[in-house]
Amino acid sequence: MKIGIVLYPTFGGSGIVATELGKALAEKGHEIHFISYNHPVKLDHFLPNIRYHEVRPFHYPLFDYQPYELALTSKLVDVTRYENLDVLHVHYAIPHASAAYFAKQILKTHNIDIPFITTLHGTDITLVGKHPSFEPVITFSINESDAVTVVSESLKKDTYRHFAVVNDIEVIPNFVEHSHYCRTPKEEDLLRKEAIAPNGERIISHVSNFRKVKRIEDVVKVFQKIRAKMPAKLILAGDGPERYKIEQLCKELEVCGDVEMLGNVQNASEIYCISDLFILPSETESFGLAALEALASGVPVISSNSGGLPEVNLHGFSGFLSNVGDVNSMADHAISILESDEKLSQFKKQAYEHSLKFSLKEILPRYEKIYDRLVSASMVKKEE
Ligand code: GMT
Repeated sequence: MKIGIVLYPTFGGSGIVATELGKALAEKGHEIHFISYNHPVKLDHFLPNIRYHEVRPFHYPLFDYQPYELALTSKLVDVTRYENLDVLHVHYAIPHASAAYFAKQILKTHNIDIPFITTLHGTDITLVGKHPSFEPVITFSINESDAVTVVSESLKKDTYRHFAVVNDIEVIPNFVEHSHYCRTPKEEDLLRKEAIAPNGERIISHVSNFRKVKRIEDVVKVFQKIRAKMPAKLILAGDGPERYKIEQLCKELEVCGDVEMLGNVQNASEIYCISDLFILPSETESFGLAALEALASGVPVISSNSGGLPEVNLHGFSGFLSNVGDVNSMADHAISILESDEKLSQFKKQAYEHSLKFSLKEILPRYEKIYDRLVSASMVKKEE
């Protein structure tokens, strides 16, 4: 099958999920066409069955804002026609779903009827999408999608709650390819671990795009409480608007000496590989891909109980859940896991075990089933 995948090319979770999905589909023999404004960060060049098509908005001095959505729409029309695509799969509603709808209408004038799937990821619904400046377009394009998927039950409820959506929504959780994550550190991992924690301190980590919604200040506060009880180091990976504030907080709480701020990292699995505990205290999180990646590396997770996190992190088994902002409860749970080697290794085992529920081989066929259904339906329409 020839599949066009529209995505954000950045470190955001939706872009990573879309890239990994495309790569896995290509490995199964599908022809994948990634469409975005930049080469996706997690996509190598020269992979079999994979092409990348760049969207370049036209710069003109009259425009205060570049009309990206129109450039994307034109690119979708162009790629669909010239590559003979069978189906489009857009990740993140804004502005991908409405661009796909518009492209579909234009393609009809060329006697092409291409189905499109919209996968909603979270902030396109819970934060940005419901803003009045987007809401009517989002509602319309979700209802006009040939199939709609969301990454958690929680996001499905939020979508129906915030929008007048009448279309069916299927929950397909995010996934991990377990072979990309390490459970047993290799020589080079152990060297890295020794560099960060030379005296065998516990290693706690957090990976995100450093936006307010991630509540990274809670990570630092929880860490301060853990460190008061045992030797520990904190790795903060990622970059974004909160970074400066967090640097300040580390100083105020006098923990800077034990905190490593790495900025954006190409391969977060290297961090999970040497971590003993992962913290994700988000205000809202429709899924929490980073938490799943940590679990797949056998790292227990301390998280908030917001959004889809309870679907990813099993309380008392793969880690613990606390109310948003309850740093005392998060610290107590963290200490209870970290205080003995036996308890830690039990939780590490359980974390990995729980992550198997989200393995790529379980999830991939669910997307393929939707593609098959839509493409068969559009072939029937063509014959009529
Ligand atoms: O908010 C982010 O971290 C980025 C955003 C994205 O679309 O890239 O993440 C959302 O999609 C991820 C992949 O499905 C989910 O794992 C995240 O939970 C979700 N973020 C939020 O809901 C805040």
